[in-house]
Amino acid sequence: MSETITFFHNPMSRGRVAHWMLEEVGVPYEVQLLDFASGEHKKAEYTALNPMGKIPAIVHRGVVITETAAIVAYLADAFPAAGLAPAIDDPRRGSYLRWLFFGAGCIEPAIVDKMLVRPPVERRGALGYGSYEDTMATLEKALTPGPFLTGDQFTAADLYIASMLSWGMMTKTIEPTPITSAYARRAADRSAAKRAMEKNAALAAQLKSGTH
Ligand SMILES: N[C@@H](CCC(=O)N[C@@H](CS)C(=O)NCC(=O)O)C(=O)O
Repeated sequence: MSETITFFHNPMSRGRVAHWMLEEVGVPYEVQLLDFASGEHKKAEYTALNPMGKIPAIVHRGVVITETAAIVAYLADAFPAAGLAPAIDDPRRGSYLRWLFFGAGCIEPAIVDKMLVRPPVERRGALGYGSYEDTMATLEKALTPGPFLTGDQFTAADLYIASMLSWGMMTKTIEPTPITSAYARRAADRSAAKRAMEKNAALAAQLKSGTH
């Protein structure tokens, strides 16, 4: 079983979130680039690992982990020295899990639905995130006074949610507010985030030149 993490990635994907997290925990990982254009992510070799044919995925100690939020949570727990998740017996653990799941279960679909301009849903009560407006207002409340979701400690939940916000702002799906833009900036200012951005740009160039 390999201690080195294999990271299945495409630089223009949610893999960027996992990449940032890998840089945060600072353990060895090796990148396997998958080209969307030639459909490498839908080929048997990869769908044997992730039948969804979606990126990202990691393999660590012989176990496959897919779903960006799960990857982020897994890495935070597997490498506690990075200090990105309150320990199980830490009272902040509950808030941490709450916001991590809120990120994956509410913020992510609220932003994607808004970006894709999905038709209004009659039965809002059956929709997990209710409405985009309620979701973002709840997030703003959680970030007040901040600076992070569980207080002073930056956690994997912040990494995940700040990534979603930055992506939403970059695609102009989200109208930034003073709270959300300051939060996204605070997170993006971390050295691991900057390292991941730089490495990602190099990987994008590699993919473009067909040398992966
Ligand atoms: N639920 C997955 C979604 C992953 C996902 O949708 N990845 C996109 C890129 S951001 C993808 O692989 N798209 C390629 C495709 O579906 O063909 C997660 O959170 O990781």
